[in-house]
Amino acid sequence: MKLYVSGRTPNPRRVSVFLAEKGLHIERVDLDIMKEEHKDAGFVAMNPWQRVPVLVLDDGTAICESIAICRYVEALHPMPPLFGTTPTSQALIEMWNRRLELNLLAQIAAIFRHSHPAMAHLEVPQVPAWAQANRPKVDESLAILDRELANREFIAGDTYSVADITGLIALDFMKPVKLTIPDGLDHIRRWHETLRARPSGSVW
Ligand SMILES: N[C@@H](CCC(=O)N[C@@H](CS)C(=O)NCC(=O)O)C(=O)O
Repeated sequence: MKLYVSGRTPNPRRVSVFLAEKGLHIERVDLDIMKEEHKDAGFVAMNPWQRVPVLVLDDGTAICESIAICRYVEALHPMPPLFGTTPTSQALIEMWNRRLELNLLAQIAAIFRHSHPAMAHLEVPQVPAWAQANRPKVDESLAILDRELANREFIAGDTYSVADITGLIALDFMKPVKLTIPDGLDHIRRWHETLRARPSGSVW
């Protein structure tokens, strides 16, 4: 089994943090996306969308999408459970993971991809106005999340889950994008510090 990643990029990191929480190690193949190593024919055959991470199983099956990879790992190694254990916890974790992906991580990524000169060869066309349009959306999501986190330790309840991993990666991704958590959002700040303080919190 081999995990295709690329340096310090956010989506492969979701899998790395997940594996760290499980205490697992998978052999890694590190591609340099800046040199477009993920655009060679062999990799494109595994993922026509040309994105990392990809987990390649021993029989050649390629599992793309970070959450699909995490689900596969969870099925093989259920402990500790990071996708929930009851119908309600499973649904809430799925809900929060999707909300964090669609309403926070995607917006931060859009700002980065559509404004950073180094991304121009990967994000075609690069639309700076789309980067600008996403800035207020990040603040809106952070304000909502801050209110939610007022009453619980983790985003989907009282236990750590894959949704927290998506949150950690999104919040850490704000730094290279030069975004900061607005003043007054103390619950988000506390949550971020809690996630970073875990042994998995500094893993790449
Ligand atoms: N939804 C995908 C997103 C994967 C993704 O966007 N990966 C980035 C690195 S964080 C990538 O491979 N970028 C290469 C490119 O933009 O060409 C997942 O969760 O795995």
